[in-house]
Amino acid sequence: MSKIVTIERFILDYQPDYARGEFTNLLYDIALAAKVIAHKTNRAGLVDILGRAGATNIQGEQQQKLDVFADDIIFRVCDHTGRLCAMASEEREDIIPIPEPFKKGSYVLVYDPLDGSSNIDVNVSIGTIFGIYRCLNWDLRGRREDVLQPGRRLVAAGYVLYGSSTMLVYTTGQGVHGFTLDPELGEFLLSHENMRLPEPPTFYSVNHAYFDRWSPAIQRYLRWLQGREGREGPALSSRYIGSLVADFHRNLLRGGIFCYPAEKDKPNGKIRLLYEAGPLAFLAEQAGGYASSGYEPILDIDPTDLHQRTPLFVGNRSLVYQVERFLQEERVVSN
Ligand code: AHM
Ligand code: MG
Repeated sequence: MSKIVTIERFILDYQPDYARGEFTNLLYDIALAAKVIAHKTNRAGLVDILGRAGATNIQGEQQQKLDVFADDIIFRVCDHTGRLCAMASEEREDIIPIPEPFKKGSYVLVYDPLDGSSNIDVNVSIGTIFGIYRCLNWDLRGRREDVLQPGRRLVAAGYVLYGSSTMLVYTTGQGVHGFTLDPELGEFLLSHENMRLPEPPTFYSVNHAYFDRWSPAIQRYLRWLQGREGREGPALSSRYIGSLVADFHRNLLRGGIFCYPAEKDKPNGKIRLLYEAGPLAFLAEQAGGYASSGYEPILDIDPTDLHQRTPLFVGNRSLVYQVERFLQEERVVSN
């Protein structure tokens, strides 16, 4: 019979050597926030019946939009625990300081509270993405510098997928592990231990509507993925949800690549480095894959702006290397 392991038990048993209770409890806080958000998203279809987001409820209070709600929940679960020195959210312009009178801790949390906003109102999977850094300087902790760190310094990263079931997937640098929420028990139970990107890959995910906005190298790469460019192309099938977490998760289970390339008028694409690309890049590497901007590893990019964007190619290593090759060739030719 397979063993039943809660996320709490697993986090405790596999905590990294440097982790004292602070880090372990921080992961557990995120699991708690995920449960609250999952509960709310599961009821999202009832807003038309029970009150629309942005409308006023029976008590005369404004109904919150789901992404604002998720942002607020993560903040309220994490602000007073003494484990964090700062937070940064895709929903907020500046870093989020730890409010007085709470104590500051030694970790930094970056998060995209509810990614895939265009899918929220149409009952399609959405997700939360998070990354954890250590603060740089204990005496001065809580500054922008603590947040603006390259992905290579992440000590943990993960996502929560609100789909046909709710899953929390995370890494602390010791592999990628997935937990499924049992809604009746209210517990995340270990369901996917040591996830690895399978070979050969099956899917590629990209928004084809933007084909004309891509450089010739990216257009060529897409044809290569489809098996129409040279004999070695993998001839993958295509799937695109438009929710990064859901697209990434499917590709993690089936093998594949997610692409959000640069466009003629958007040289950095759309995906945010700190809240989206960085954490997923850490997970991908831990699952045997790789993430690149097309020119360098996502994890090596030094962020200079909290809301900086980057082109993103993430998935099986061989597929990501190939896009780097095509872009490199294009660069050589144009120089
Ligand atoms: P969001 O942060 O506003 O939700 O946007 C991010 C989302 C990703 O989840 C998804 O991969 C991408 O935007 C889809 O963008 P597009 O509709 O341009 O394909
Ligand atoms: Mg987002």
